[in-house]
Amino acid sequence: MAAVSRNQQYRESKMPFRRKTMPFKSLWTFAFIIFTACRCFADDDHEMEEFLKREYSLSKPYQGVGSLGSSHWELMGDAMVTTDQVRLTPDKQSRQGAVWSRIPCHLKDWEMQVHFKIHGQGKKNLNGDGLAIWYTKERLQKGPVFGNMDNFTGLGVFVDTYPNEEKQLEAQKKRYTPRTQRIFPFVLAMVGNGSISYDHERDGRPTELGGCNAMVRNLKHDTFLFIRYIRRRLTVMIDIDGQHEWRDCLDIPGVRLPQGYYFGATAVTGDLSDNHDIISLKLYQLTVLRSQKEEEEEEEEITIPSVDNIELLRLGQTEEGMSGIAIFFTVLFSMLGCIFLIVIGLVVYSNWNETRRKRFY
Ligand SMILES: *[C@@H]1O[C@H](CO)[C@@H](O)[C@H](O)[C@H]1NC(C)=O
Ligand SMILES: *[C@@H]1O[C@H](CO)[C@@H](O)[C@H](O)[C@H]1NC(C)=O
Ligand SMILES: [Ca+2]
Repeated sequence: MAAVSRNQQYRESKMPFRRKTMPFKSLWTFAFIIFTACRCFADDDHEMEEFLKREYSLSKPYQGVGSLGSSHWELMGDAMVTTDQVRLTPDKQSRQGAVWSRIPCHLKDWEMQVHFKIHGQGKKNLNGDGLAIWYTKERLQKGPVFGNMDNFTGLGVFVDTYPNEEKQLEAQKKRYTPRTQRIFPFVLAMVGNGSISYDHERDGRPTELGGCNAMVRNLKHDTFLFIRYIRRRLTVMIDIDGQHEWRDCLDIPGVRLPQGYYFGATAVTGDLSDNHDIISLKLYQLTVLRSQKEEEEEEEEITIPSVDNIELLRLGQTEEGMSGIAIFFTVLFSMLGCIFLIVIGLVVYSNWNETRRKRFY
């Protein structure tokens, strides 16, 4: 049997699945809880069953991983299996490693739970470069995107531990506004269609679908990443505080991913390094009931990965960045305009006063 009920799994692993709830501190908390509750009901609306799929999962004792033919997973580059983890890279310079599933995944709705660990000798921001989780057409390729090829086809979720762009700006004595500045390590999702390049120097900013910061380095407790793809909705959550609570990272509808792609994990080090460890990859099949309408909407087969309204998504992000500046300049110029008019007014008035006085005396 390949399928094990997920609830059973959680009981086994002592890791209850629950969203973050907070004490009643304020009205906002209350609103938050109502909102969360609504979302849960929305989920219940479409009854769901979840099964662990062993053929797409990687867990201890990693039996046969890396050996020819006998395992569902293949190693590449500097990746190494030990009793406790699959180490994608050691804490040494210029390494890259990967582990790739051999079997294409034809599930429509799925959920990937990544148990990972990033740790090393380097001080904060003197470590790199991060790891990536993949669902792509290609597999076992080497390249510049966290050890995988550029112009990949499919989904990449990156845990980027080094702020390349921010460091570069810092050297030029520039910086983003607090609202657009990222704090690293940063988790980011990207969908590639075979001709979209990942901009490493800008930490993928031009092609990001969304992301969040995640202080995942050198922690004593376990750290998890959760990627859910259901009814073309991509959700990424993280559990990194040791509280067994998932925190939302990104949630995007209209993400079109073809079936039959491969799961993988890769990592890379450069001048700076870290141990990048995968402890487990657990892939759950989600059985989702769809309405007739949803069935029809999703009938046409997806052949090239894409994201609906990606331009709007990007536009929204840049506009958000611009609006602060726009408001600032509008206010500034309005004030300058007012001052200018007042000065003109005063000059004209004093001139007029002068001529009037001259006329009187
Ligand atoms: C991939 O996406 C880019 C940017 O969205 C687009 O210009 C290009 O036509 C797409 N390529 C394919 C093969 O769909
Ligand atoms: C990736 O795609 C871009 C634009 O389509 C192209 O300019 C670049 O050479 C490609 N890079 C690789 C490594 O194929
Ligand atoms: Ca980076």
